[in-house]
Amino acid sequence: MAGRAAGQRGDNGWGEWGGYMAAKKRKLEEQFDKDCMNNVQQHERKSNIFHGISIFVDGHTEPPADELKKLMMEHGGAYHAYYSKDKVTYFISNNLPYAKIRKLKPNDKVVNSQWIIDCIKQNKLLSTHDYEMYKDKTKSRGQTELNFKRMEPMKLITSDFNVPNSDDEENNSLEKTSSSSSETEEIQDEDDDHLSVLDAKHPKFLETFLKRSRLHYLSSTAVAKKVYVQDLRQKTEHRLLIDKRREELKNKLQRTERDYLFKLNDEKKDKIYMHIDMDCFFVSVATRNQPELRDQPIAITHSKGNKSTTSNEHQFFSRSEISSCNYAARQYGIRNGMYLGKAQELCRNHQAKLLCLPYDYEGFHIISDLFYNTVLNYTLDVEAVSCDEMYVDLTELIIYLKPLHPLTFVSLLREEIQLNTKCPCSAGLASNMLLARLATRQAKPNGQYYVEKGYEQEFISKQKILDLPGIGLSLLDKLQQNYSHHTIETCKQVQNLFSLEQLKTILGKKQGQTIYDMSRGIDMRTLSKDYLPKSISIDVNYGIRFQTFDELTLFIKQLSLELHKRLKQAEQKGKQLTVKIRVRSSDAPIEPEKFMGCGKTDDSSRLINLHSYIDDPTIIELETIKLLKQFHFIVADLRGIGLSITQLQSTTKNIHGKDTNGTRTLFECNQFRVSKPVISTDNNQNIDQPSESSVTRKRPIQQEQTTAIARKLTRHDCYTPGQIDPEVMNELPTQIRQELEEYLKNPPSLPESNLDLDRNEIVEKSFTQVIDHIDESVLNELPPEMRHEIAMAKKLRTIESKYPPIGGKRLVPITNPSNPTIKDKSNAFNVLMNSPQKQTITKKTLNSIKKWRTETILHEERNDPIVRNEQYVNQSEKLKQQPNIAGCTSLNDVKLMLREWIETSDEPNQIDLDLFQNYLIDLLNFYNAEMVHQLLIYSLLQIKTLTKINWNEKFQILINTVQKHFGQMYGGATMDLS
Ligand code: DCP
Ligand code: CA
Ligand code: CA
Repeated sequence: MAGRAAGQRGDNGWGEWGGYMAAKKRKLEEQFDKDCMNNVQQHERKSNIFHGISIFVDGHTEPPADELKKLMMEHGGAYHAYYSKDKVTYFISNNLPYAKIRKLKPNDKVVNSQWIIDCIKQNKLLSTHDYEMYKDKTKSRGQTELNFKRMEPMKLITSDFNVPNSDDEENNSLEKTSSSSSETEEIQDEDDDHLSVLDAKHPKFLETFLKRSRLHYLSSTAVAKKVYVQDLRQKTEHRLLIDKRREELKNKLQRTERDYLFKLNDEKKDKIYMHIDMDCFFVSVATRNQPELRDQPIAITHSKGNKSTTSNEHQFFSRSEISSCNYAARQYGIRNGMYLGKAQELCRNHQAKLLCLPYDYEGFHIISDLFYNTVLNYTLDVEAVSCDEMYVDLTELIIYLKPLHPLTFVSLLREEIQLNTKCPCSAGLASNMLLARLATRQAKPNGQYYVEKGYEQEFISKQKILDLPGIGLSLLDKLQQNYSHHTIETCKQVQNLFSLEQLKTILGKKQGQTIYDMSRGIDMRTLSKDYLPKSISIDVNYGIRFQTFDELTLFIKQLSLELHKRLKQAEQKGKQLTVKIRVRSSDAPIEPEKFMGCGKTDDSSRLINLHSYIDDPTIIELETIKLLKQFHFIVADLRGIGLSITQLQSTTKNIHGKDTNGTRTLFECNQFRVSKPVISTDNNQNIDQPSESSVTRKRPIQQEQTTAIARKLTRHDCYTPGQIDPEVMNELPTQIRQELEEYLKNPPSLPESNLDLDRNEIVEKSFTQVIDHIDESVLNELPPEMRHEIAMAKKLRTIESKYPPIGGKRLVPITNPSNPTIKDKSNAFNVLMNSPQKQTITKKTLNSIKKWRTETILHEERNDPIVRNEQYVNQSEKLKQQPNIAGCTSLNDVKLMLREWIETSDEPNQIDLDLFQNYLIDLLNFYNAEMVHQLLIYSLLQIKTLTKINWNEKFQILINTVQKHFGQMYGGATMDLS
């Protein structure tokens, strides 16, 4: 299994991705291709009608399989002798045995061989519809077919980041199940609500999933914009451009009395912030070339909204979501995020018709860029919020252009934005960011509003609590519970009804303070110019239906690539990987109500400290697979999977502290700032640095804090809300944020036992960390037994930092060092000591090592007594014991493979080297240093005898890394490879 996984990294065989290992795995496939070539040469190509189609034939067919193979080749198609879900377009059979029919899944399509004959006869590709076998069986769950001709674009609607999206719920409709005769046409021409759904087994699933996910669009563009602004700040040529644009503007300004009267009080450090946001962004973009449409109510949906025009609208009430609606629609009460059916009903009540337009993602990108660039041409004092929104500190610019009233500048700027984008926007101005943002609300649509100095209190008092950023209904409910007689609605009411202490009691310290400040219009934030995400993640909880671990690993590859892409985009690398899985609860139905959704699940997560800061998809993939093998679950029950990289570091610059963020207290929302518990450690941790010390060095944890964390540990602590970091989160459209908050409030649970382990671990950690900081004088004041305890703990800590726990084992002193007889073959050191190479380890190291033995770290022993999938568990246990490379485990097999690799490559491919290196490290972690030693000696010998000089340098680097790892495990010892 792991061997396959290793092979899957190779996309292009030798040259690019996986190099040799991938090539090895693909050898079989190539044989088929060769076959195909020979056949084509023998039998002249007659047509290309089956181009892009590959078949797998099962059971008896007429004509038989061989003949079908020949026909496919003659007509441009492919034939596979082995069934692979990813490669085979059609499963051809005329007579499947009942046992196989029973196993068919909703996505499986069995086509009668007559289809091939008829296609050839008519010399065109016919729909398989009339040739499908066992349709009633495979379609019984209401699944629509995936037609190969319409692979792009596929009508998959779903959402990323754990957010349940109601768009796809219409797939449940029975109406669709029965209308199979014209599904294809319906999807394309009539109603987008008939969605062709894939599951995650499809190789294009993730790509499609993300393409269709507006939440993915929103959060990824938010990140992209933050990074863009940050990078632009480094560019001198851009600063020159700004100077030029400012000069031009200065010359063309026509000042009025208002401009001359405006003064900023420099001494008081008066600030002027602008919040600027595009009006009904998606609608404005979609209609930018047809502004005449804008007078009627318009909504952006995936659905064309035809259904509810039928007589019985309740039956067809569309639960497709409106992502954006224009102001003409809003006058009828329609809002972003509303169900289409509801919006249509509101329109009907006013005898109006809602125009539904599709998503124009390309347009969103273009217009968003134009919007940003227009502003960035004048200033870099910008904090990007999302694709259609930003904060700007105008102070310096207004001083530069003085005398000038800020509204004069803003109206010119908005004119320019309108000209460039053909879309309207609105802006709010005030002395702080909060008030500026609230002012934008006031300004909309297509307007601007300035909360002038001295009018702040009057302005904030009128504002609704729910309009404050980051404030939702649940918070309002909590306040309301304390005042059942009043309906609490405005900031003024909060000011009058609650003291700071009361707010803190009701909402907690932090949130209480936040509401207190916000309701008074207080906001001390300055622009956050450095983008410092806490985590970069990918979560998919939709369409996850795997039958085998291999299918899952293929998907992991897609996920890893996407995570890599996100890390790259965010210009980050990370040192920790968390894998989170959602597994169908034992009491949940196999198929949940929400089609392809995840239903009720039991969730768990595991974390690994990586060797170094990485963004490499191969490492992410490998480590994820390793972590997955540590979970015990039935693959078919997996309903969701998430990968998250934390402990991030910018790849473009040194992060100079978190000072800019340090001032961002107002909107910091506790529930999203969770500290991640180490749910489990991994074999590979602590190779360069022990994880504990890396935590300590970065952020020394004080005892009080740590125990508080331990106490507060809840199930959500294992969750990272997608890629959305708190800053992005707070800026997300209210509906989306509420959905996310709702989800995060009720995340599924970790088994209680895990929590206990985490707590213990954290408390234990806090103790060992705190002892490092204890003052000598304090120590002396302590009672003797406590002093002794601390002294012992310190000693243990020194030992552990020298011999970090690896592979679930830690080195501990041997109680009887005078007995050097070593019998335990599972210990690599012991093996080596008994091997002929032992003499080469220096005496000094030998002595120091002899004092230690290994002991399994107890909390890592997580043997689930309920073995739910024996096959999987056994297999995974076996694999755990036996690291493999490209499927080879025995010394001989690996040697053969090494020989072939070295023989056939003039120069080693880096990915192969990495794979080999990881494999050797795995072996070390599994206490099989003997094999590592033999393999290294063998490889060196091959390189030498085959005179592969280009191998030397790179191979030496590999050896050094392996030696380093070995040394860390065994008190600085080195393997003798001479
Ligand atoms: N969006 C979405 N789903 C939502 C809310 C918003 O997909 N529930 C998308 C579509 C919006 C875009 O995000 O056009 C920007 O969101 P805004 O909150 O800025 O809303 P609009 O720009 O649509 O309207 P407004 O004029 O109120 O800013
Ligand atoms: Ca907007
Ligand atoms: Ca917005």
